[in-house]
Amino acid sequence: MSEIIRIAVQKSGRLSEDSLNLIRECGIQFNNGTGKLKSEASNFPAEFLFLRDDDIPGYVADGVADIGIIGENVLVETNQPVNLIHRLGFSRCRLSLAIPRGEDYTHLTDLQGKRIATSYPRILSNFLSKNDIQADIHEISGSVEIAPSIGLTDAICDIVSSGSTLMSNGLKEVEVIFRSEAVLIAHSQLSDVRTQLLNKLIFRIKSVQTAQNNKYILLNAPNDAVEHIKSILPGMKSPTIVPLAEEGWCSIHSVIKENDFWEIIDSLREAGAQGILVVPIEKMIL
Ligand code: PRT
Ligand code: ZN
Repeated sequence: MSEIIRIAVQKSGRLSEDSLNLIRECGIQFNNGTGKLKSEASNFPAEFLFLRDDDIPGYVADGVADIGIIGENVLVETNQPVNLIHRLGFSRCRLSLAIPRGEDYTHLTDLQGKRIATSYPRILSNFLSKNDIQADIHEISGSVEIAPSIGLTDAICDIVSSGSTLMSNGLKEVEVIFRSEAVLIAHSQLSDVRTQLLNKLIFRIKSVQTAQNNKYILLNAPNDAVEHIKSILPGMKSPTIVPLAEEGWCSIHSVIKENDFWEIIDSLREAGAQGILVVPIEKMIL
């Protein structure tokens, strides 16, 4: 049998859906029916392993899986010898220190000698020692946010996304100690064939990510406005300009960053652009 690449993804949780969507957008088809622990891709030499996220760095380090998708927080906390290959931009969150809302807080030194509950003892203790704070770290595996209200600790260090969990537990965020997003990790010594497969996958991921950040824009303009509009559009190369059936008018096509679009929309309209269409791009190869 020819070599395949084994890809570890979270079985079910906050990373699963976006991880699987990204893989599908890369054109890789597979079946992940409920309860499945393994699945082979039908059109790419890959096999998927569906695992708990905390176990993924260890499996990749041991070579049971070749690559995996996990939160950077888990990568740093587990401290396994794997390579961070590419940032994936989803499941963004932060690891923060929080204290009861009614407590005063002015500086990190306020945590000197305090008890802090967390599921991230490594990241927390590195942060505290870098900042010369001695605190008593209580490692707990879940429901960290209730630790102060039951009298276990004075503060917590936990993942925050919207902040609503902190708020509903009477806590306030006082320091962000780490920012995280989903990342692609790999075993440190992949065979040549698997390295080639990984490179193929990275190429596809980058094409999908670039496409997501860009939009295709089409607009109509009178011929005498074309030069001005061209100067406003920050295109990939130079815009495509096609004459319209109506005399004196043309259609201008270009690719712009989604964020730039909102910045330039008013100037485009003032310059005479009409019938502006902005459409998603599926893949983009630069
Ligand atoms: O079962 P398994 O072990 O695989 O999953 P898990 O329960 O350990 O992890 P899961 O699925 O909850 O999270 C997977 C990864 O998603 C994390 O390691 C982070 O990288 C990322 N992520 C992004 C988050 C959040 N956002 C998040 N909000 N992980 C956890 N949370 C939790 C947080 O622990 C807290 O309880 O959500 C709560 C806070 O959310 P807000 O929106 O109320 O602030
Ligand atoms: Zn987990």
